[in-house]
Amino acid sequence: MSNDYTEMWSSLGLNLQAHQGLLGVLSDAYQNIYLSQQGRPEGIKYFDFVISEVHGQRIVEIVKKKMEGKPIIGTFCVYVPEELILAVDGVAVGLCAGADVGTDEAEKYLPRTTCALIKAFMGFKLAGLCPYVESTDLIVGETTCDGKKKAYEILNEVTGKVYVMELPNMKNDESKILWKKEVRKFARKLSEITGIEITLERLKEASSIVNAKRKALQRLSALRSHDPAPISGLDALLINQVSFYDDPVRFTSQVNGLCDELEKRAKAGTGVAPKGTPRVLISGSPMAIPNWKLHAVVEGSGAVVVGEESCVGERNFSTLFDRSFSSVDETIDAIADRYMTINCACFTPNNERLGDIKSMIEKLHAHGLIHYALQFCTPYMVEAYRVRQAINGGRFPFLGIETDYSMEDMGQLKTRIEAFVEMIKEGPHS
Ligand code: BJ8
Repeated sequence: MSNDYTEMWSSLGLNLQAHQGLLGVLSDAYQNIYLSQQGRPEGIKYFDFVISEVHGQRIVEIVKKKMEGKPIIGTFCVYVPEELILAVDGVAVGLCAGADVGTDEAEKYLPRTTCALIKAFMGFKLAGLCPYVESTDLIVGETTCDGKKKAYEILNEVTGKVYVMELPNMKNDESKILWKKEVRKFARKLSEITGIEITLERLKEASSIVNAKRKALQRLSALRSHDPAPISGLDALLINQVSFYDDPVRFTSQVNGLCDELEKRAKAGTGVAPKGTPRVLISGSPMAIPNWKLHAVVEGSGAVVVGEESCVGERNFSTLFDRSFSSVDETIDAIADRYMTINCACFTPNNERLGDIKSMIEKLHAHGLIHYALQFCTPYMVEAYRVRQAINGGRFPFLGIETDYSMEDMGQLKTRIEAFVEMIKEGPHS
């Protein structure tokens, strides 16, 4: 960190000693996993900086916005419409949920057999380690998986700031009506806490900011189709993780600048790994920052990750919202429709996700698919079977991984992934 932020962290109520320890671990991990990579593009330096200041500079900005009366809205899911938050001059932040912290505290409230992501968001809050959650005015939950929706009840007891959106589990006409009502209700809630009326003009401006961000991420995703890959999967994952924290306008301009550089690299045939390196698509549970475990193992095993069919990845940006409407209600309904195009395993049936995976395999020229499920994440663990069947009747190289945030299974993971990469190398593409 470039400055001493102790006073700010203390005023946010963080556990200073434990927080210092966490930053130390994070910085070491970043050094080992990220800064040791070879052939990174110049434009990635901005993202290195963002990470180095993830609990520093960015929190200063957020606290300043809060003092100006702008609402800070914490989220855990890509179904929460960012357009509406920006339309009331709010700041949307994805809350800390990607590391094994505060587990003992979390397990006082949650069963041990809860997915790591849920334990982490409870752990970060209970152990006083997340300046984002402490800065929020509202934490928006959603009725997606059972673990999350039950944990939100407890998180609300602890913080008193949780608002839950009811997300249906099916995508039929009745469910879509319910979801539209929920999105309108959320818009009213935001207006209520800010005193700002959501107008057509505000919605247009907010949508164009979010849309530009999604377009930049789409551009980055498309560039990963080149062989050699112009950027590592680790770096692309990082950018997707940062998209949930950073100022959206600045972020978009930085991603576009990086993409200009990557286009030049692609033209010149410059990559992070030699042409012909095995290309892996990862699909499944989201990888919240700083969960870099699987990418690090895959890329350390001689493959390159070319895409993430994940909420920290393609599911977050694959659909744009770029149509204009003549009334606020119509626009909000269309925003609700846009979010219904996200294909999360919490839905049944969820056949569209299978189509998304097949099309990503094709577009990104992937040679193998690793299905990633956090342990105890039933929706993705169960859906892995259908994913495997869908891709070429089970003949496309597939590896199913169930893991958590701990390092205990690293040896076993490495062995399985190295064998998988070897199998790809011997496959028809080589
Ligand atoms: S739209 S994937 S961000 S719910 S918490 S489902 S890991 S058991 S996060 Fe998600 Fe929204 Fe769906 Fe995406 Fe599993 Fe854990 Fe549940 Fe999780």
